[in-house]
Amino acid sequence: MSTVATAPVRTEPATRAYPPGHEPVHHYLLEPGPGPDVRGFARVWPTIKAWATTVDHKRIGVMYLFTVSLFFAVAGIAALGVRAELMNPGSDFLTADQYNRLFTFHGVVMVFLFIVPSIPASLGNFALPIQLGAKDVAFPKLNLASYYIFLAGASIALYAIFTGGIDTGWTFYTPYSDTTNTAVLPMTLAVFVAGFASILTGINFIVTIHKMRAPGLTWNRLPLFIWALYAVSIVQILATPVIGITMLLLAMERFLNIGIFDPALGGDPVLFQHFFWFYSHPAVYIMILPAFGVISELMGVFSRQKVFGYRAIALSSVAIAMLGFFVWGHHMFVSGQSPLSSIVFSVITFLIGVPSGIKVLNWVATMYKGSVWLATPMLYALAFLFLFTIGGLTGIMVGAIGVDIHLHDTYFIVAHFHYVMMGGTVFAMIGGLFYWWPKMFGKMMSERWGRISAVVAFFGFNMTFFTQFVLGSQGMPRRYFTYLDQYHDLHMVSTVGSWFLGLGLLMVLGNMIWSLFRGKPAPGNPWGAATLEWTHTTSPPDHHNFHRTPLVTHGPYDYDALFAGDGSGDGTGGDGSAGRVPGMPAPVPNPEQGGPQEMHKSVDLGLAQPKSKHD
Ligand code: HEM
Ligand SMILES: [Cu+2]
Repeated sequence: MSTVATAPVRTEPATRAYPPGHEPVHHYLLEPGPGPDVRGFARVWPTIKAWATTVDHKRIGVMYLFTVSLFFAVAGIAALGVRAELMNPGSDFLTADQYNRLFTFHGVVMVFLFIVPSIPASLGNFALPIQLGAKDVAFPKLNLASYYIFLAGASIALYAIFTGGIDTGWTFYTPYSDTTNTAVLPMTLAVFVAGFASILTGINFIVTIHKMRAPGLTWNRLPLFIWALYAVSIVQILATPVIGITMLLLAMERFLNIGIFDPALGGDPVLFQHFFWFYSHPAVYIMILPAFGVISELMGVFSRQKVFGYRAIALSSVAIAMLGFFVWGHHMFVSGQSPLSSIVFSVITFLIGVPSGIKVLNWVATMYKGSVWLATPMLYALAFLFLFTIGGLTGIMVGAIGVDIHLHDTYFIVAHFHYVMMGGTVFAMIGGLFYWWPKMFGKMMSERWGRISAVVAFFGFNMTFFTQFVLGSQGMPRRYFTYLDQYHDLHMVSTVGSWFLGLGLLMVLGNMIWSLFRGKPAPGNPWGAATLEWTHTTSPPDHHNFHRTPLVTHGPYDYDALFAGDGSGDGTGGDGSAGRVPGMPAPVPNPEQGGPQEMHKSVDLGLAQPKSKHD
């Protein structure tokens, strides 16, 4: 049996295996636009039209990616403004009123327009059907509708911002939100509308996962990213209506003067907090579960090892999704709720730490004795592991009533949720982006700059937010535009850290743009992964993803089964896509098993299957 050492024999350029006319330009990006001879505006417009009316899940995923990234950038710039104000005590940059509007803008946009849709709508939309061996989601038109509903909600939010913004914080707590004369009405409407996009995506994913799995893709063989998206879809469908209705009630109260939350009208302001957190705690799992899914993929692929405790990871996602509905009261320990309910919420909060802990344990176990390849996606995954663990553990801390009474509404909470939402979800999303980018655009990103960005962002992140744990435990309250001198030093460090963090993220953006124009053509399976989007499609995939419906004969991380090839090492992944990118380290050659490049030799490509009727 020859080994991977024979790989250099391959001399053809990496693009040879593409069918003529399908070299790795972004052919699905342009199709069905006009041919290359049409130039100028005439070429741009049909392309825009083709994009705007597409029902291809890959394009919709890319559009979502573009849109949520835009909101992330805008809200990120707002955050830099918030940090600038806090660099020194006293209002040298913003007035108190401007500050309130700015941090609310940051929070609302980050939560409702970025992080809730982020991974599922972009990476999920792109990868889910391909990982399932399907040609699209179950309801492609609904998918497009969800994108436009999201855009409509976002437009209303922008309208609210341009008509003065709002100053309530992203939580819209009553009774203040009943009385402030800022743009609460349009903003609540925006959240209401954007929620439908979330629900539609959830419905689409659940039906797709149930009905459109390729033959042989049993529940036990689903990639863990799919399991995570399945769990998150359940939460999206069950929880999102609650925030919609809450926003509607708030709007009705303001508009029609019906007393619901406003004590002046006979309402109960704490009721709002119950409604709000009945959505928003499950929503934090909407934000983190997809990230868990991405990390499970990355841990397996880049440790070249079967994911340890597959079933435990899969089921703990579902457990988290369920339990997540019963802990909302931990946000309300100081709201005057009964001590008994506080105790119950506290206990259930501790319980929910268990499935999260199981995941962390399993990821670490996956790396143990694996061949860890520190490529950019894995660096981001490791950053995630470190940061999420801190975020999760501090969550347990504030889940303890006595501790939380001290820390509630301080910078400790701000640090906690940034560790989970940014350190967790955003780092996972960037890791996933580096991972799926070659598949999306057929171009590699720069590995060197990717790694540098991961280090810079990780460093900047900790500088920005670890300081806030200390500030908070010393009593620095959140949502103030100024502070006592004693907090000055740490605030200064935090602000400077935010610049490093911003720099790291800018490098990611630069890398994306560079890659589109200058990136090396991506082979079908640059990482040597074992899931269908890598083994059975080109980069980028064809319009219908697969030429024939794949037949799945192994688990998603079954590298042993996959790489036991004859070792010819021609680097082909799946249906004719080409070899590894030159300059990329080989995905851990294993002399015994040939190496990841020859997976097509042994995997059952299902070519004996009847041709799909959609071809
Ligand atoms: C082990 C899991 C977790 C536990 C035990 C936990 C616990 C808590 C507790 C008790 C609070 C309330 C603190 C207070 O307001 O006084 C809190 C706040 C918060 N958590 Fe977590 N958490 C966990 C994971 C997460 C995750 C995964 C996210 C998001 C992805 C998240 C996002 C937030 C947010 C946004 C807040 C602050 C809300 C606000 O007041 O604006 N948490 N967490
Ligand atoms: Cu919570």
